[in-house]
Amino acid sequence: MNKQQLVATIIGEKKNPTKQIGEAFAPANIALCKYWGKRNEQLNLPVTNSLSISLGNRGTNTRIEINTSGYDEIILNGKLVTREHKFYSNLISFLNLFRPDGICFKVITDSNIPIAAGVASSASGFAATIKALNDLFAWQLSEQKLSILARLGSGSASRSLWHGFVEWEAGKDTDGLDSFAKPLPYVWPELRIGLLLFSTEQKSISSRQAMAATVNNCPYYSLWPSRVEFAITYMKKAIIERDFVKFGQVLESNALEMHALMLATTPPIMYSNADTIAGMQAVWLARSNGVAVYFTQDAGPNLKLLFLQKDEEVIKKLFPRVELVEPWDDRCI
Ligand code: 2P0
Repeated sequence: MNKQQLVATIIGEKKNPTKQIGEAFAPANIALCKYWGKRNEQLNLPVTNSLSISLGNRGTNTRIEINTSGYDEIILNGKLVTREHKFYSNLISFLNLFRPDGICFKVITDSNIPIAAGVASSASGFAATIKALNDLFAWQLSEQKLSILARLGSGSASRSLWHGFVEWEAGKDTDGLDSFAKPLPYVWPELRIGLLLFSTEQKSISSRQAMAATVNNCPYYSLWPSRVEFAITYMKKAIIERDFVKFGQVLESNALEMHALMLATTPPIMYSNADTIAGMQAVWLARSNGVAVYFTQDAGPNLKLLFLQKDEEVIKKLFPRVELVEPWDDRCI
């Protein structure tokens, strides 16, 4: 099964839209137990499950209009994106999967998170796009089906259909129809996220390339699936028990293990810079002084801090540049 066949299985025959505009918002998400490695690169099928938390009102709003001018246009954060830009080709390739003959789009997309700095902007971007298409074409698909379609844009986008804690099930089928995310029925209103953004520059190696390199050229990758399985089980237990120390330990270890695999890959991959290392050391110092704060890191140098509401003021003092995110809002289940 290829992408186009999978899309046809889900949406059926491509039909022209009955309205002119579709619009939707999707939150960014941060993986607490990471997705790192694919069993099928074409369909973005992961080796393992992953578990994330969404970033409340931080994410992407996308409006898709039928463009009568005869060409596609993409406007990102108020600026026209040129055809040479990777953002343009990535989004157009995704839209082509759903485009009926002769239809052109104008896409107006606004993101309030840094693009391609390892803060999951592609996740909310593709999730918002598929929701906006669902609106435009009136497919009326379930969120589960939208999660499968969002995954074809970017794996982590499968988790951005919901607020709160989300688990993406790796699935086993070769067609990818059983690989989708689902919201977890747990809330933890006191949980807070702090973004420590050191760089909003494009990353030197895409997560897609880095993931493939790790799978193929890291001698320890075979250990990863069982480590993630253990981390997810342990984390769910910590969430249910509201045991923040257990929760923090597992999320930090999981991130460090992922980056350790990358360091042990030939040639090595390192997303950290000097600020990242200083940030990690500051977190460990804070912990040794009794502040319960833990970090995670994705495919970029930035850190995301996890802590509880009661420590908000002390975190602001210790990390003056931190951007606080309240993951919960009334859209959480
Ligand atoms: C995650 N990351 O679970 C992991 C952890 C980065 C580090 O998913 O190739 O953009 O499009 O499926 O989803 C980033 O990779 O990769 C990512 P593709 P994606 O959030």
